[in-house]
Amino acid sequence: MTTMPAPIAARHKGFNRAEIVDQNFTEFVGEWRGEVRTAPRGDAPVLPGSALDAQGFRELLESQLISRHLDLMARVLRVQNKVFYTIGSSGHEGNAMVARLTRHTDPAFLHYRSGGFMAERFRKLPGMDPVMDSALSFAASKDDPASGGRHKVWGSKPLWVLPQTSTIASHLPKALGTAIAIDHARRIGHSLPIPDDSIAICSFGDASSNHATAQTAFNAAAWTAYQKLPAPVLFVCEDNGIGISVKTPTGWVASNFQSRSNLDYFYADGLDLAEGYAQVQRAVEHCRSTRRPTFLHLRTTRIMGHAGTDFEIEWRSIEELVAVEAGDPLLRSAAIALESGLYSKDALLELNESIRRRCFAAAEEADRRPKLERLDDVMAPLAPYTPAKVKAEAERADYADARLKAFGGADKLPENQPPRHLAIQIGQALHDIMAKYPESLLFGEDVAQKGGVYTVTKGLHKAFRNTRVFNTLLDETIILGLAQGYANMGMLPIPEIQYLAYFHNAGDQIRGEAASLQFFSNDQYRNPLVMRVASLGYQRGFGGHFHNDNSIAALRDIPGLVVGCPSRGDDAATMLRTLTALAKVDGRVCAFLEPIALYMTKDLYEAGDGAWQFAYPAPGEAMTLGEGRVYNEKAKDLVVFTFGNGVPMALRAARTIEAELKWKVRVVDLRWLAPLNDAFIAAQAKNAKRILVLDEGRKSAGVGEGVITAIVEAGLGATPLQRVVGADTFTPLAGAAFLVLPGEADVVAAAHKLA
Ligand SMILES: Cc1ncc(C[n+]2csc(CCOP(=O)(O)OP(=O)(O)O)c2C)c(N)n1
Ligand SMILES: [Mg+2]
Repeated sequence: MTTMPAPIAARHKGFNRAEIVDQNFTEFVGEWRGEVRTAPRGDAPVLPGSALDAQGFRELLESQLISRHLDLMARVLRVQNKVFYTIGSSGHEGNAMVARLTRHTDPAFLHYRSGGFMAERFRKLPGMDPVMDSALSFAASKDDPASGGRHKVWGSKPLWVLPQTSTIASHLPKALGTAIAIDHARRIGHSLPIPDDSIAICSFGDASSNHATAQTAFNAAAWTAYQKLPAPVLFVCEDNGIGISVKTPTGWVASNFQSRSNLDYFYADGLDLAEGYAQVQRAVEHCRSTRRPTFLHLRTTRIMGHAGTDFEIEWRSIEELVAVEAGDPLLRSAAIALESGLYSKDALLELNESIRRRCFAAAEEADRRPKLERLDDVMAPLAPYTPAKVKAEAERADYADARLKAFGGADKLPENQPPRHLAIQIGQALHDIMAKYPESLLFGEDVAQKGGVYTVTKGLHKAFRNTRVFNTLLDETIILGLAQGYANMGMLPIPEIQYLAYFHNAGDQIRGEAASLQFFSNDQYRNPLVMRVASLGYQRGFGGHFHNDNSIAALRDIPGLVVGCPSRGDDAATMLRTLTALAKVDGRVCAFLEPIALYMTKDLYEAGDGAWQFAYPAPGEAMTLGEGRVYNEKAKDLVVFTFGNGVPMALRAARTIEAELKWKVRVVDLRWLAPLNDAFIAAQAKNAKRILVLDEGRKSAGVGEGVITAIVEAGLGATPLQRVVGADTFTPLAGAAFLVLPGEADVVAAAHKLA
């Protein structure tokens, strides 16, 4: 490792470390005193014994310099408000080697210090310009090809770089999911959008490697490999020894990962191209040929602080800073360039200056390009919806043979059976969907042979085999990471979360990741999925908060997420068709909340009346997004807005209210909880004499608040209104649960208050 000669470093004690780092390079080159050699041929080793050839070195050096000058440019232009992001890649430029040694069709989920990687990957397709593309992203211009100005992010559709959020480690589960999906595709006869022997690349920092979300991905990767199942993911830990200001204990990354079974460890020196290239190559080749999860520990350093706002000089000693800067990998690259004879001092300095000019020119040009200036433009990619196409897809019924096979004959088709309850009809609807979409996969905890805790998925494993219906390991984060991975590879994932309370365990995989992909990629990437969640309260005999969680607030405020909640089996079937169509047509991320307490409900008014069982809707029928179901549509004396368990409860209460108050009662099942259909709510509220909002969720942040807001905003706030809602508490065990959840008697009492 070449370090700066002390006299030069000692001269640099100023405040602006970016300027000093820049100057270090020119001075290092200018003061180079090594012997001048004859340059090696393009295909000869750049230095004796190196696996990197001279031409490869030239290109990598240029990628490194592009990355560095983008950083330097950002620091200068940030203060002029021409650039809006200064987290840089300086010290990490060696990650360009990973890009060089992989293909542009290997999906990449990148750390924010991936400037070198990106510049190098841009070489893989003709006619692309990493400098201009990056400048547009730095400038938050609408023309930014990665995110359309929504985030400074490494991303590219043609280069298979899926844009990442700023949440560290959150991309590891979906990178693993993508890797697993690559090899899984073959087993279900699905053709991939990339070559069959692709690998998924996933980079992150040393501090991030400790994160729970990272650890669960390593664990799940090893769990997969342990069973001899392929998981060709290349985890690249870019170890710069620090996370913002917290040092990683020396040797920790190696100690933590060197000897994990089924996570194959490789080390590479990312500070030295001549040395590191063969090491990176070994890791990449291992991953591709063995299809095993591979951990590449890439040595890097962090130059110029965490971000432009991190004035390291305020919290680190100058001696330490100077020492870090002396280990700048660009100084090592300069030494290789000069030592090998590939560049003269002047030629290297001119290369450096020409790339500097290119970066500034691109940034000035990017500053003149349009910004996002209208809310509509900002939100356009968030939640696309093409109603006619979705309807056509949801109603498409051209899979008669496949469904005959799935159900086991014409006499077994569910529409030819007597009316059934929710659990059965969800199962039937899932058979239909899996028959309709050969690329669909259903997975989660216990969903396969057992058919889930409530046997809702019973029979699917037998009908569609282990390749399409399978148990995962017990980890919601991985379940949702797998879903995103399968979606990235063009499959239709239907993950199950066993209980709503456990969604919160992994909520960021939907909130921060899946639901944000269309937004941050300007709708270039989509990860359509339909997440089923056993939900809500009122279970008798199996209780406690965690199996009766009644709060869906955390789902409702996820931008772009569609949330549907049926109260009866036929609605479940038509809703599932629409959700899968929304996923297929518009790439939407969907949540399907299954009210557990209604799974087995067969009766409505009296035991044995069978009135909560319905005929199965044959394929061809679907439900429109946002459309509710209205019972007793003409009634005006009282209109009850509700959903889920509230629907049969309101229908029962309505009988009592009609008897006691002589009112005609209308019950409105919202069915769609996000987005709430404000226009539909207003239309139903319009001619109501009185309104009752029955929300089994909690008082604060529940659906009821949204319903009432829609009513008030429609100018109908003068209508007498009562809300019956759950208490702001966790749900207790046994009978006490019914104290906190709204009940039939509460609905009747609220009606009396309105009288
Ligand atoms: C989940 C999460 N927690 C905290 C942060 C804030 N944060 C951003 S970067 C960072 C340090 C990351 O260090 P490391 O993984 O070593 O990457 P490096 O920046 O050193 O390359 C932290 C704490 C975040 N982005 N995400
Ligand atoms: Mg770090």
